[in-house]
Amino acid sequence: MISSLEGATGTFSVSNIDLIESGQPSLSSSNLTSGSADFASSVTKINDGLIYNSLLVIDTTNTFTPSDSSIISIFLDTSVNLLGYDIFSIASLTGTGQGRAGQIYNLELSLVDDNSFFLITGDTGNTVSRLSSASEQQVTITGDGGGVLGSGVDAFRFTFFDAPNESMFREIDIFGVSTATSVPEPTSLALLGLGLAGIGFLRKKKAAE
Ligand SMILES: [Ca+2]
Ligand SMILES: [Ca+2]
Repeated sequence: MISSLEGATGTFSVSNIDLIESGQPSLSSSNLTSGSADFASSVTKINDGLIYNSLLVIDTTNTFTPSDSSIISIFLDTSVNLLGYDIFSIASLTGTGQGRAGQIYNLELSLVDDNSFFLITGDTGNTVSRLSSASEQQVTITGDGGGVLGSGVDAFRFTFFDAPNESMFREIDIFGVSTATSVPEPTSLALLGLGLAGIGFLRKKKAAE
């Protein structure tokens, strides 16, 4: 499910503890793997936890402006979390002033032990496509029906498109937790308990003989 909010500069906040935040143990690497960034902007600005805020003037250069069809690949660390991550939501914040309009990109996920990527289901044919006339726009992608976007995820790929106008990203936050190792179901535990009780009964019976 994709939701979009628009507002004036400074309306939105971003996370500095999400899965792909620079310095978090869950992040392995993030790179511009195809294309380029316009205006000498940097891909590192999408996961530094900082945004331009006209009131606070945190960092006026905190932008990533991808050229058309540019690709960012982000890999999560699976050296400790061997099973990857359950992904709950992905939020991207753009600045849409100065003739820019919204954000259009394809989002793909990859699972542990599989190098291929698959498109996340969106409501516009798998492409996040939102135009904005406000100064900032935050698009949030969540799993359908309250479920996860993916389980056992270890990588993301964003392909950005600048038509009809270029986009300028301030931050991309990805939220989730490490995928849990499987635990015995309550029913199988109960059956195991019944089995042990049965063995105890047989032992008592044998002792009584
Ligand atoms: Ca962040
Ligand atoms: Ca940023």
